[in-house]
Amino acid sequence: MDFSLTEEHIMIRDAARDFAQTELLPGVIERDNAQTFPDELVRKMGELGFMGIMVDPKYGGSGMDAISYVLIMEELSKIDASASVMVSVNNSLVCYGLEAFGTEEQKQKYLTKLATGEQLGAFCLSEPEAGSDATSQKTTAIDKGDHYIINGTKNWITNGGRADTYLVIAQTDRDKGHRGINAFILEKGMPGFDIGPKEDKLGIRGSDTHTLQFNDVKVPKENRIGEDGFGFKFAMKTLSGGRIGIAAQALGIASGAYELALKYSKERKAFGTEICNHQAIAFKLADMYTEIEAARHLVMKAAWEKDQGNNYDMASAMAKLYASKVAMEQTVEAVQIHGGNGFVKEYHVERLMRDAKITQIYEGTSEIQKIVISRGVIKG
Ligand code: COS
Repeated sequence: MDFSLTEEHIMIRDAARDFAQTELLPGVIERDNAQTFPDELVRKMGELGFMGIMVDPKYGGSGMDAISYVLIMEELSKIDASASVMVSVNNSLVCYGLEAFGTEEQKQKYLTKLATGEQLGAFCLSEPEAGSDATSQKTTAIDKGDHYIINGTKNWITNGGRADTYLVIAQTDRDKGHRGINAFILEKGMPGFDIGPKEDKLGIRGSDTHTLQFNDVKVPKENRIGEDGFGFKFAMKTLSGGRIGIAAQALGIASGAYELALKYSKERKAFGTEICNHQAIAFKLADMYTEIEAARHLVMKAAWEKDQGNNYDMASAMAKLYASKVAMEQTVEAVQIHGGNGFVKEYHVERLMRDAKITQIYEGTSEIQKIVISRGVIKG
């Protein structure tokens, strides 16, 4: 068993770390306050190859492995989880979905622009009454021969306002249950496709989250992904990889908070010594480090399974379940170690604590991950 990273992995990790420190750190507090994220930074992430990390270079991607993806996600998330969620959605939901299941024409038309960061993608599954219960899609896609007519509402869509390409899951034949669901490629600006106001969120405030509405949107048949009725499985398979990305995001949020807490504890003095010399703080650091290392092993294992071509449904669910719990718990500890300073924005840990919460919710709540894991365990 080899736990070491290759030279290439170390180079990629360092490039992401450098970008996060020099480009993402300045202005991260202001972006969180203003709920913005400049196009310029998205463009730079595209230039570095972060928007199509695992995509084949023949479609404009970087041709890297899932381990590289996880390393990049961790480094970006240590500083700015709003940036990393854009990267995660674009890579593992949109680019992966198109590359694995799209036609050659769809790849040429959409993937080539998404993988370079020239365009941004969004993945639209959740609805007001179908987030976890993903088979209960109320959005309809009625087959009209050479096209579909889409009607419905999607909620909490990352990149919702700024994306160019949207993968939309909708119900074509309700009687067929999950086998009546399809996935479609929609473009911004299609008549009847409306973007609602931006959500005002607890965390990842720089990311762009919207409700989308479809009113008789006409989508050509060639924009359906896969065979008729493949949409639910498309969503499940795609989300399985997405969960590795969110697990890596959670790992980054936790390790970012830990690094800040460790540094602070070596500088801040109380009772005549640096607070890391008090066992109350030292033991917190020990617990944080151990928990984060455990999460890292699960996240890396899930990425490794994907790189080996093995089934990674359970591995990604376990990685996300555990890493998001660690992110939530350890960011709270990081705030505690910072004391009063932890409660003010300048010290960054309060933002990381707010950002951590979403990792237990999106791309399948922790409760959904337990369904996936328990079913896998029982099935054997
Ligand atoms: N890969 C391929 N196929 C899968 C799959 C996977 N990972 N998971 C399920 N399927 C298939 C099943 O095999 C089944 O197909 P068959 O009937 O042909 O065998 C079909 O999909 C339906 O699966 P199942 O019966 O397990 O569906 P459930 O309604 O019980 O739902 C969960 C399963 C809860 C796991 C699913 O709805 C889910 O993941 N929900 C959360 C979705 C989510 O992440 N939402 C967040 C929105 S994105 S931010």
